[in-house]
Amino acid sequence: MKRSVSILGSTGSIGTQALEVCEVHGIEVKALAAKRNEELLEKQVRKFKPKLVCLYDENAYRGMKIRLADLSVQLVTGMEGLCEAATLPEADMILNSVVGMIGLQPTLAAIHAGKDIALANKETLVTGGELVMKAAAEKGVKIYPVDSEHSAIFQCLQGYSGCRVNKILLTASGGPFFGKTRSELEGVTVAQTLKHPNWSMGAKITVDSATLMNKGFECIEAVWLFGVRPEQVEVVVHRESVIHSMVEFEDYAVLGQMGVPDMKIPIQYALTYPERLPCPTERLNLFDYGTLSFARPDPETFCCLKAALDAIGRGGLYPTLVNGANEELVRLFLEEKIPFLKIGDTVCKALELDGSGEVTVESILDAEQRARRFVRESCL
Ligand code: MN3
Repeated sequence: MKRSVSILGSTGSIGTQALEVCEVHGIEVKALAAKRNEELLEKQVRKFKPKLVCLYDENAYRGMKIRLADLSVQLVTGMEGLCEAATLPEADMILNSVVGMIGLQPTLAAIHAGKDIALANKETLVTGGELVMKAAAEKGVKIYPVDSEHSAIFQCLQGYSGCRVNKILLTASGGPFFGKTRSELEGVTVAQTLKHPNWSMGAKITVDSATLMNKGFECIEAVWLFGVRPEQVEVVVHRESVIHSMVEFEDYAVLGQMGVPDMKIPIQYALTYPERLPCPTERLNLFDYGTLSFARPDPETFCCLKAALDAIGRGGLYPTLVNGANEELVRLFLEEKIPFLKIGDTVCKALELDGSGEVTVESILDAEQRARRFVRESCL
């Protein structure tokens, strides 16, 4: 089966691994989009020969024009360009792996263009879950989760469409600070935070893993993707990251999906669904692990998790407030302007902002800006 894909966020961790999968299985790449990594993007363009390339950042775009002057590829920029890449008629599906709020609009554009979506951009569902799932249902568009946990749940649900799910057991590695108390977290540095035990990922998501904000967002995503209530999602700390998540059905049978912690497996499943093909990764050897462990998370110390669960319970624009505040706080933390614990404390306070009202693209963008402003006013 010949497939073609447009990749948004092609120079990031997910994007580069997706291109590896495309190369192995001969999936054609029709569009590539990146924020500002001109050098890597140029290499990708020369190798995969897409029809359209988007460099989101306008300054980088100007430099890219010179780099690609000898090619006939179409070069675009900004949100308009990103949406053009998301809707390119030549591609069967898109992989949206951009980081942050800028991922929402291209997802919606792709849905309206009738494209199936391999979704790795968390903000799409965290902030716009209501809009996105409704639009996808109306258009008959399929959303394939790329995140390892949601891919695992999706895989466990194959063949069980008529069966009732009791709960989803969403596994969490616990990040580098699992088991630490609040006072032990007081002086942690950016370097310590960026040292994730199992997964190699971008800086933003690695910080989110350390605060458990990432797990909180994944709970919100699970609610939207699988149509469950927030209280049906249970976070299980599983340090080894071998079981990528589980589903408990009505008969109390629990199905889980296992594998080495390598994103290429879920990326490939999203791109080649429903086929299972050899993946360019290692095989799971359970004897290397010996034992697997499970523990409860500590939402009092890691209050980002509590804030996310609170936000999805309230619904509306509350998840957007949490997300917007967190994005700004992580930026400040990475610039070493605020301490680690300030992230969780301020995310919780952002829930005091007004998150009621109708969820539209405009109200989402407005709530995000309000949350960011709140953070700057309370931290700087
Ligand atoms: Mn994950």
